[in-house]
Amino acid sequence: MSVDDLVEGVLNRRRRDLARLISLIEDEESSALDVLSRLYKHTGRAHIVGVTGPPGSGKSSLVTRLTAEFRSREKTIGVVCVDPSSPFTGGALLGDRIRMQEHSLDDEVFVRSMGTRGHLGGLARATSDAVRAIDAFGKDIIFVETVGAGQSEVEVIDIAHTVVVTDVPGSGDDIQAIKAGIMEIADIFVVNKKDLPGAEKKATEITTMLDLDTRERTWRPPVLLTNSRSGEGIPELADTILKHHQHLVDSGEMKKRGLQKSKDELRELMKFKLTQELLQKLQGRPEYEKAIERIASREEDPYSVAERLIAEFLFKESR
Ligand SMILES: Nc1nc2c(ncn2[C@@H]2O[C@H](COP(=O)(O)OP(=O)(O)OP(=O)(O)O)[C@@H](O)[C@H]2O)c(=O)[nH]1
Ligand SMILES: [Mg+2]
Repeated sequence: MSVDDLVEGVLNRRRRDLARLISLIEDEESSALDVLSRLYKHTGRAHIVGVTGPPGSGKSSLVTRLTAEFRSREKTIGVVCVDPSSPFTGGALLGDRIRMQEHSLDDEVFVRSMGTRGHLGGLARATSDAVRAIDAFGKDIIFVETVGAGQSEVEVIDIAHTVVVTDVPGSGDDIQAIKAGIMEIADIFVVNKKDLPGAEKKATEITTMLDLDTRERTWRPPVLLTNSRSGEGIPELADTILKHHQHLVDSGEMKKRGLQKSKDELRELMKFKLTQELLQKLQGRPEYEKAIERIASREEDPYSVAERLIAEFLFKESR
């Protein structure tokens, strides 16, 4: 399929073409970049909502409920599930698929799981491109679900305008997990499984933690209680998500973040491109292999070699 056809397919909202494009992104096919570059001016419209939190806290159930809630408000929905911590693509993701199937007959909902294969450019990069493809396709709200545990999840969630952090009653370990960086990125806290004992207590704990945070801010993350089995608290959560979006727009934060993200992205892409180009030129060159040996045997240091190779092969050769 040609780049032209794929661009046209996505813009004409052909689901199969969107799925195809995301597969190309996952496989790191260079044609994906050609398509994305042509789609770029059609993006930036979707509200991207990250949902992160401990395993089993009900992220998928919440997203499924929120999808139904927003569909009833005439919003179209995209969902991307990412599981960077798990080397398996079976279990959890399969379960998510089955649960999301209640929406699969709805043409206005597009669901996609991101596997862990490939991703030289990083899972965050691939996810961001997949979300961008769905944005160009025209979905109003795009959920990105990822297990909250470490750095890579924080990177994945970085593309979200609104970050919902989920937690459940019980185990104090969750607070530990939240403290380890997740807390900082939360725009909305959700204590899910409010039907279980200790939900109110957990909400109070989070509120206390927020009270201790003295950073200056214009948005204090609300703490909401939900039951994603019964649907209790879901309309309020949907309202809060929209309210946060409005806050970003009204406060100018949206524009500011847009500029920062563009800057970061451009830098990342240039870094990637430059590295790729340089390594391509060096590949199989005896000077390159020799330099590596000389560094290993301490005849040369890596700092000077890096500088020399860059000067010789990237700048001199390309002139
Ligand atoms: N009692 C109760 N159970 C819930 C609630 N929400 C979700 N669950 C159950 O919790 C389990 C995990 O829910 P998921 O939605 O798969 O959680 P998740 O955070 O997406 O899980 P991973 O993607 O595997 O990290 C399922 O058995 C749900 O039925 C709730 O509000 N109350
Ligand atoms: Mg899940």
